[in-house]
Amino acid sequence: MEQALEYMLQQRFGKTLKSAEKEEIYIALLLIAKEKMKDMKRNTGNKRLYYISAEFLIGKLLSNNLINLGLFEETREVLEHYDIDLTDIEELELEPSLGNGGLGRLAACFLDSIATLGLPGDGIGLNYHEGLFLQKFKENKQYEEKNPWITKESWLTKTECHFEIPFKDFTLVSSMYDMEIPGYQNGCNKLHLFDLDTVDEGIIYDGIQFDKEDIRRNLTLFLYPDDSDEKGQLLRIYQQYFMVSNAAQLILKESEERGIDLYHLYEHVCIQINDTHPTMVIPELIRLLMQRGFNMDTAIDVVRRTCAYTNHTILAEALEKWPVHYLEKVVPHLLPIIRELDQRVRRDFHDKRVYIIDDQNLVHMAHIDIHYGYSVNGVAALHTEILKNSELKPFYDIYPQKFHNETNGITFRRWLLHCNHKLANYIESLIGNDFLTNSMELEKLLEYKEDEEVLAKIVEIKQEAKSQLAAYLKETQGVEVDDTSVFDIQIKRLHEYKRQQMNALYAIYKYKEIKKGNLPVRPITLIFGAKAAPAYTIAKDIIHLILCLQQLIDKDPQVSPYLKIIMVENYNVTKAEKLIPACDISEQISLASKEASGTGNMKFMLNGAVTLGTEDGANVEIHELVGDENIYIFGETSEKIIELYETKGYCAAEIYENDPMIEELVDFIISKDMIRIGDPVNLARLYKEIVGKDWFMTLLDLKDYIKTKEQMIMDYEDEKKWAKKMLVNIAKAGYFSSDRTIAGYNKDIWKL
Ligand code: 26V
Repeated sequence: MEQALEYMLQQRFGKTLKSAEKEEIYIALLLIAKEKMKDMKRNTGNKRLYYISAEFLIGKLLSNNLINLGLFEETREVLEHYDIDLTDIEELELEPSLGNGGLGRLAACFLDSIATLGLPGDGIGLNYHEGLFLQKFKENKQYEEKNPWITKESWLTKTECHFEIPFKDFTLVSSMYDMEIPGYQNGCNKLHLFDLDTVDEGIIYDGIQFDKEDIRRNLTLFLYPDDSDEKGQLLRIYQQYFMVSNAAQLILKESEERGIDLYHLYEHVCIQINDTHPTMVIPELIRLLMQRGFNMDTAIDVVRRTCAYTNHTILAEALEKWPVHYLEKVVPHLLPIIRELDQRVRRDFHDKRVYIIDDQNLVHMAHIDIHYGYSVNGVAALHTEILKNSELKPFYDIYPQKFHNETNGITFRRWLLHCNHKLANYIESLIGNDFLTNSMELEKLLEYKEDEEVLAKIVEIKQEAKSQLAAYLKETQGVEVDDTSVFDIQIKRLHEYKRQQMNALYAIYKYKEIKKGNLPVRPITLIFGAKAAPAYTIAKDIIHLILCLQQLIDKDPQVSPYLKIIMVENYNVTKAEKLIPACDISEQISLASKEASGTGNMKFMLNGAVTLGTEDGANVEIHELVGDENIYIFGETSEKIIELYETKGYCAAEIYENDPMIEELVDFIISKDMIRIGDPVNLARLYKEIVGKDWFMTLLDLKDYIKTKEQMIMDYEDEKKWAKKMLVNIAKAGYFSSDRTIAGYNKDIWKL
């Protein structure tokens, strides 16, 4: 590596390792890694997977790629010799924010695991120039700014591949960019990101505003531009069709190049549809096959045997339904096909609930996937059961054989080896390094459950991570954090169902307790990280509440030595990598039944945090694996919650009015202290929402939550017992490797 670096620096910049700037070293490393990947073996096989997704939240790639290429340690040592820290070099890379949260990060973990398992499978998505917005806090509120990440030298390589994409009034010509996806000690796959050469950042003004109708210049500017109005929704349809038409054309082109008889496409190709955003690939493929001489019946049959769909949410508002007249404005050529698909459903099934086009002329995208794909999967055991027994029950009754569960997972290369190499190294010293490719090996750690030396070492590693995070927060946000306090962390997209507001109500509880003189034995640090969708008013109000509480407590000398709130600005993958190793208490407090899986819960567990959670999503499976002793569960069950929705049996006002403690906590939101700091409009709106509606039942679980969290904080004081919980969590995390998930998809669905 030293020679390669010297050579590259000389070639590109006429410099040596000694004289080069950090920026130049970064570029040299990037170019070396790109060259190595170009020469790598490409994963091949008779059947190829195409994973189509509107999001790939890949994070920074330098360390990840060096790790998977087996060059990381060597590079680190070479640089160390010149007094250069590889972490500082990677700081210079801009993070591509090509995802909102779990769904996009899952797609990135999957690419890593597919390549690592040696399976031939490429990702297909869009090359958003600005990704998701950059979050800024001003006057305790969120503001959005653009978030460019594409630099002259980057992991992207522009290809010669272009397709014509037909819209109603015009045709656009795409360009395809590729990123290499190296497997860990294995072959390489690709991520294909489609773009338009005419897209123009110059049209952005005033934060993230732009002309939503100027498709040629805006198409791939942003991920999920604000879809609160018609123009935004139409733009989303433009984006989706652009993505899937490119995908379908690429798949057919590659298949033809491989000499595949398209009548047998499904024997050689599998298309995984990640949520409903890529659903139009189904009618588009049917259209393209018919252009190639297929009759409708055969085209439908071939496509049905090729496509598989993953559902990632049961939230009604997140299930895509496009008005027919929107589709008519953007892709009129797909409508005859969609109508025919609907007609066939109506002919075969006399049940309105499974129609594709409903009475209000809305096209239910998930229904296309379920009828015209061969597989439907949920992302955690509980989630799949809810799909089968309630949300998608009418479909399960028709097609029981199509349904699968594939519990989510995370790549241990990024979420342990890269983000917490001290812990990874220590684990390796105890049980060897097989756990990096065979994650269940982690269970061997259980042998050390009573070993005081091992337990003490795990605590020591956690403490180092906490001190490092404290230093990072001081440097980046100027905040002082006591690294001997309990670190309680909730990081995820802001959504009412995830209930950050419940955690904020705990903060109010604790604030009041401290004011009364009931001091905690050890200071508590509550850390939040969350972006709210720009048009999601209540989510922004919750951010406002948290930021106001942060300020209130900071300014109160009576409380601040014991309680601290920190909301990290612009939470992203890079920040997650610093926060997760430092966590003591992992907050997974969604309303039971609403969080399809969660994947942060798995990352925390793997890094030795203990979960405080509801019986929701993958928490259920975590609970089963670690046992009651090693997790803190609270709140109503999913069965009860589903019943409460069905019977409209929940009334927040009733709880509020009959419980003085709850009343006191909620009232604090609009107290004089808070109004002095915050915006009365935002605070009052949130107060009203919680008392008047509370759609995600915060007040229902609040008391149990506070009680359980208090218990947890007390238990934390028994260091040895706590360390044992940490160890069991790490040891049992093996099940949540995305290698296991991908092996499951391959066995049940893809059969590559
Ligand atoms: C989308 C939208 C869009 C419109 C506004 C409201 C709303 C609310 C939620 C969503 C979620 C989209 C799907 C998604 O990201 N699901 C997440 O997928 C993860 C990977 O499977 C999973 O771990 C998370 O539990 C799930 O929320």
